[in-house]
Order: sequence, then C-alpha cells, then structure tokens
Amino acid sequence: MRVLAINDISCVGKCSLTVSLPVISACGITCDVLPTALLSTHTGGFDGYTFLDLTGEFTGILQQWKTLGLRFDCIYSGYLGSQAQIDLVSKIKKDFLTENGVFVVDPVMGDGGKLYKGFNSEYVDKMRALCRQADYILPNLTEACYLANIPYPTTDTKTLLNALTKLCPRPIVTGVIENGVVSVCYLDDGKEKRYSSENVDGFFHGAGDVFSSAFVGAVMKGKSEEQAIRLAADFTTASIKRSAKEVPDKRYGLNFEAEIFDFLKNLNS
Ligand code: PXL
Repeated sequence: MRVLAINDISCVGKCSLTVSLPVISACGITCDVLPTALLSTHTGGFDGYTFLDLTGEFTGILQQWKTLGLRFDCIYSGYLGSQAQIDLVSKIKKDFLTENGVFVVDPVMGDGGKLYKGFNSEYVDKMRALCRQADYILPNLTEACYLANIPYPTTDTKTLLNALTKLCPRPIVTGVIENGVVSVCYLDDGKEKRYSSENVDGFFHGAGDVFSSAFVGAVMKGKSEEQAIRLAADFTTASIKRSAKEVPDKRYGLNFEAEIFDFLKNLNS
C-alpha cells in the first residue's frame, strides 16, 4: 500500500508534507512524496519567506518512477505552487494511480474568506478542473465557496455541497462554524450530514493538513468515508485544543504530534 502525497515542503510552520508524512506513516502506510515547492516557512503570516518552485524537477522524477514501474494506491494532492503543476497532477493521476486507486484533492488555496498569497481566479478555475477528477475533495469553507462560486461565508451547506457535487461526487467541507460549533459537512446518500466539535476561537495554521492527512490515512486503512471523517476531525480538534494552550505563536502549526497516539488507538480499535 503506497500513498503519494503531492504537496510543498514548508521547512518551518508544520503544514503540507511535514504533516502528511508523519501522520500517514504513523497509520502504517508508505507515504511517498512529490514536493511541489520548497519554502523557508509557509506563507501564512510570515514575511520574507523563500519560495523555490520545484516543477522543473517533475519531468526527471516521473521519468525515473516510470522505469521503476511505480503505481500508487492513493494520490493525495495539496498545495500546488503554480497552474502548471495542476495540469501535471492530472497527468500523474493518469500515469501512476492504480486502477482502483483513490484520488484525494485538498484544493489548498485560501482561508478566512481570502485566497492565499500568489493565487488568483484563474488558479481557482484550474483547481475546479482538477477537482472534477477526484474521488474526494476536502476544501475548507473558503475554498468550497470559491470552487462553488458562492459568497463567503455561507451556512447554507446543503446548497454548497450540492454545487460541489457538480465537480466531485464526494465533497467534504471543513471549518463550518455555526452556533459555537465547528463542523465537517458531507453527503451521505445525497443527504447532508455534519460532524461537529466544540469550536476553539482563533486561527490554527496547518489544521486543514492535519485533517486531510488523517482522512487519507484512515481511508487507506479501510475505514468508511464517515468513519474517516470522524477520526480525522477528532484528531484535528484534539490537536487544536492542545495547541490553544501550548503553542504561543499559532503560525508554527499544531502540536499534532502529542495527539498521534490517541488517533492511532482510535484508528485501530
Ligand atoms: O496549510 C496550507 C498551506 C500549505 N502550504 C503553504 C501555505 C499554506 C497556508 O498558508 O502557505 C506554502
């Protein structure tokens, strides 16, 4: 069982690959990586970060993988540094995903109602095309609104989910805050369902990556979509609650490491 995580390496700030690798590996699954960019820190709240686009390395890496006959049971894409990379991810899916493999797209583009630095509406259009090929998409509320062309914020998640099904049959929207609870919204046999946890005020960097990585790990361990959502949401919430107390500067990401053991206990019980 191998998962290919396509995401950036932010050297500091615990997001993307520095979250996916430990979380997916801890699930007992091989996590191979295709780094999209190398940054000194992530772009959220840090000034002066460096950014090295790694698209130029893709051709050589993929050529060598072809000679090895590599195939992946799951391809999970996250932060893609450029529109060109979105096209390449489509091609990687065609060339390297096994016949019954799972393609998970976390359309990392924004949060808090805004796109991250370096993204624009053309990028959103391209990301929509990638979502059309996915088995699961895992947008946060901001990304979901951009993909569905619905003003942010909305609590009408039924309309939102229905709009997203035009792109992908199984959309899972994270970070929907209403009445003091934060929910993951998804569809079960066409009906909207929510899995809710107590909301902790504040902005927690990397929370989406913790959720998506745990979701991928749980699905690849054979859990149903709903079980995987619950496991990933519980892990993310526990990490957020701990970090609210223990991490003074939230730009440095979640203390998810301290919650991995409990996550694995739940995953394997
Ligand atoms: O966690 C999302 C993310 C991933 N990668 C980079 C980012 C961000 C969010 O800011 O900047 C480089």
